[in-house]
Amino acid sequence: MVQRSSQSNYCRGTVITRTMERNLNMLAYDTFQGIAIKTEEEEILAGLMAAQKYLPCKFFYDDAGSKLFEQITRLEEYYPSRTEKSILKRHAEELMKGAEGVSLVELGSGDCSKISILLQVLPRAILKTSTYVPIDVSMSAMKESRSKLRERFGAIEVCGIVADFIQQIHRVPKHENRIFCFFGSTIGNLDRQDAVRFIAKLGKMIRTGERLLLGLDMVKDKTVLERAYNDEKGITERFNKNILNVANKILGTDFEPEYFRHHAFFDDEKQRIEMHLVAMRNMVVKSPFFEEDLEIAKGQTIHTENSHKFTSHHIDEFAAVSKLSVRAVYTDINRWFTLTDYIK
Ligand code: AVJ
Repeated sequence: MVQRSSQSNYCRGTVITRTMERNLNMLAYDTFQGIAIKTEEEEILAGLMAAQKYLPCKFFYDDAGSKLFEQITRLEEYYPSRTEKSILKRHAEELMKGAEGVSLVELGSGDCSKISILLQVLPRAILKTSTYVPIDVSMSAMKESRSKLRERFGAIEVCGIVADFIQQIHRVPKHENRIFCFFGSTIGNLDRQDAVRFIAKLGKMIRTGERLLLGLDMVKDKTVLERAYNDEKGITERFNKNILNVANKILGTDFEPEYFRHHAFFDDEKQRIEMHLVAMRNMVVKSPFFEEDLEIAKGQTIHTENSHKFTSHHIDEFAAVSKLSVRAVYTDINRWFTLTDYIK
């Protein structure tokens, strides 16, 4: 029989979920380092109680959401994934030169298709000396990608971590000779100030000789940008609405996604795509975590994602705040996407 755990007593055979694990971390860090980590329930509650309602975009990625995102990456309109992959392919040899005994730490590893492009150019003898450390919020994506990688690159050691790397960057193992991979312009989900802070923090962790490969989606024609988040097949719309199913699971709310409309647009001033869910009628939402029912008026929105776009100014700014130097900036013919190779 599988034993159930109580807070003070973890038994063998108990599955420690992310929330439980985080609560343990929270105890440890609150006590010893004074770092506060919010629980998932608290994060969602805070977003729904705010004047402009929001849901943190990491909650897109439950099993269904991770699958929908993988579908997005294959859409004709969604150029970032395939553009970044083409850059990686073209420069894989160069990027992996001297990669013996390296630890590849990937923040937001998803389906691991990008790291595979880099691993592909490594000879077996080098793979044997290397470690791959994927960090992702999605347990299912992590499990699937681990078995895919084992099949294709059996020689490499895989050491995955299921975590929100923004809150839990301190969990990155202190291996020697690391290359931090932060692909997909995921850094664009953070506000400008938070992005700079996060890269500065990374910069402190990175030791002399270690590197950061950072993928950034660049500012470009607004119609190209808006098309990428308003695809014909409506996959992005389904991806956006799925976050309400995730809120329902975690917070026990009774959101009805079909009464919301997908809205994604580029804000020229803030240089970012914003995604919202617009209420199509007045509604009342219940949850055991609410003190009172939540009223949402027709036309009110829940802000679900920011996706900031970048310019060469940001590439330099990240170098300055992290005390890293730019070894190379790779891009595509349209200059739609960049991959910067930073080194300390
Ligand atoms: C994975 C965060 C980079 O912002 O383009 C895709 C997520 N949202 N379509 C992005 C996303 C809607 C994606 N990132």
